[in-house]
Amino acid sequence: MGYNVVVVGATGNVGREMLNILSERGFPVDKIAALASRKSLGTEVSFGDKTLTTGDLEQFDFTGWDIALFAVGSDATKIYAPRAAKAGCVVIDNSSLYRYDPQVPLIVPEVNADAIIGYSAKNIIANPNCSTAQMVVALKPLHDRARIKRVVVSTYQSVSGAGKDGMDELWDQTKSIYNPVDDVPPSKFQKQIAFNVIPQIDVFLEDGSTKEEWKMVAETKKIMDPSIKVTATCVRVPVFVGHSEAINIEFEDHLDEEEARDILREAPGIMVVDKREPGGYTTPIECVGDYATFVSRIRQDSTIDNGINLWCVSDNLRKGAALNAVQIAETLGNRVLKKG
Ligand code: 2RA
Repeated sequence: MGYNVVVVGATGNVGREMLNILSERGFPVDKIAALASRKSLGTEVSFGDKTLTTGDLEQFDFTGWDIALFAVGSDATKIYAPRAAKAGCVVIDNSSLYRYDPQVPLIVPEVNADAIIGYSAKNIIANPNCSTAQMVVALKPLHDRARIKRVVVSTYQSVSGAGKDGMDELWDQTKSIYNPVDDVPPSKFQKQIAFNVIPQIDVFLEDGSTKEEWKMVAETKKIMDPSIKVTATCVRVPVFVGHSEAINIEFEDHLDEEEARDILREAPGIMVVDKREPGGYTTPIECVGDYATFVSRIRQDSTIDNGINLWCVSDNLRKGAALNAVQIAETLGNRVLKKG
């Protein structure tokens, strides 16, 4: 016996990946529904070798459905997630709406799977922001060994994090550079993204940081440990898929780079590629379509007593969104619903 699963926002970048990953990983599905907003209604999407026609989110009755993976913005989530949850369908939500709600667990299964039990307060589980998800997968095993005091992270985030419109803007703008007749002014992004980098993701906050940077701080504390200090600079780069992060970690206890590398090699969800030779590290293009969080350039930071630097790359549509949501569904199935 399997689960009745709904994917909400099935025509978007993340919704499509959710369907791909449910099928790839053989998630035990009895019945599946793909839902979309009115404007995408009737669009066909793939689920393994099947084709699904998207149904209308506004009209959908969630009664009798076990799990709904939501990949729509906060406005639609606010209306439809409580409706699904009230009908007895557990919501796994990719928007930021519930991430900081103390009654909603924020889960990265490799890091805090035990917290999933808190789902019953609202029948909702939150999926973290992409830049946080990959970082905590790399930090957790090191924290368990040497206690992290402070993290300084700079991100290099791909345009797919801003959805299909972001990918289209990079593509069209890149072409327009060679054919200036078709000028493509910035629209999704604040400045030209082709052949450029932009140190702003999401809106500015009063302290001069951006909401994306704040998310990395708040979510790391909620998922891992409130005592960890995080300072982040989030940057959009002209890469289609795959977020990269340069992470500097300060520990309570000494941890040498060989031990850090060994710990990361054994850790769930991580692939260490660290050869200290030209090309002996992972770049975003190489992580596309993969499940792993890749860690490279592991080295001592000799400017502080207990410091390590590393480079972390992952497919933001997968570990940063759809894969993590499906892993949450698997954890929920194995530990709580136990139907599969
Ligand atoms: C971005 N963090 O990359 C967002 C997507 N969740 O823009």
